[in-house]
Amino acid sequence: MAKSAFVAIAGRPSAGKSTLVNALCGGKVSIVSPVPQTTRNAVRGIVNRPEGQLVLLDTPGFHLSEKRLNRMLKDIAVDAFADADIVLYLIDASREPGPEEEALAAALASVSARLIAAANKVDAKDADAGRARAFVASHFPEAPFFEISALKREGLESLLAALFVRAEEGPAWYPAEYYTDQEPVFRIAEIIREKVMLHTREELPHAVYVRYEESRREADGGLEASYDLVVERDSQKGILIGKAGSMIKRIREEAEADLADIFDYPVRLRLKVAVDPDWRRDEKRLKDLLF
Ligand SMILES: Nc1nc2c(ncn2[C@@H]2O[C@H](COP(=O)(O)OP(=O)(O)OP(=O)(O)O)[C@@H](O)[C@H]2O)c(=O)[nH]1
Ligand SMILES: [Mg+2]
Repeated sequence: MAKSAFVAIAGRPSAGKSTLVNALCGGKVSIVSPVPQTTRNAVRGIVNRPEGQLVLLDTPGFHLSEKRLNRMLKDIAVDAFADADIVLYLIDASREPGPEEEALAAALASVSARLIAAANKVDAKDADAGRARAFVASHFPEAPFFEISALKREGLESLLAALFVRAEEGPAWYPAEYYTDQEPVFRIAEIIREKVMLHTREELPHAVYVRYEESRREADGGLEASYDLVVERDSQKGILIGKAGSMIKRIREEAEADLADIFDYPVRLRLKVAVDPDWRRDEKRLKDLLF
């Protein structure tokens, strides 16, 4: 009988959760950038192996902040930990564990019996896997512990084997050829947002959301899809457009190139910049965007 389990990935912002989900699922499930708080939703990736199926839940980074957006992101993560069969706690070996890591460990205390831990980024110059191991051992002495590099795809097979050991017998929830369950409209918006995160600085990456407008099939089977890059203030529009439209063009071209790898039909994007004043303070808007 095959096994199956829901596995929530827990970790601070930038620990490498989305990189790991992509590496394990064998496709681009979740967007990645060096900017903390890149992931804003509980994004599902699917691992299909002869042993069975794991549904991985990528979560927003656990960040201590009283801002409304950050609080809501934290709630999404904590809900995912509570519901999962297994929690995979990812600790960044290249960073010192501080108060935020302590707060995350405290939030994970109630799921310690179903926790597996891994130190990520052991490839990094400043990595200290021993420090990460000691931190995990002090909070979760019973938890299996692995050292991995999600980026270099090292140590992943042993980690995956441990996840399947913990998984119980059960049915697959998705067809074996799926590596994610996301709708195309959302995936496209996320790929566009990734390019915004990669090419903007300071507050702007956090001040943008990507809004689907419309799409239509073209004669050659391609999809023409319109999205708005939504900022908080008029003054932010210019940066996203760039000199003579250079920034929005770059975002579009890089997103289209990624989308060519994901979909088996061409996706042509029409991007505009729009303003939704102070959207990050709008409870209703946040509820629509964060799930
Ligand atoms: N050196 C190294 N860098 C890594 C590794 N895994 C991820 N990174 C880098 O760390 C940064 C953050 O990676 P993400 O996968 O977006 O991290 P995340 O935990 O999903 O971040 P949030 O969504 O913001 O919570 C990116 O620049 C990655 O390339 C790793 O194993 N080694
Ligand atoms: Mg992420």
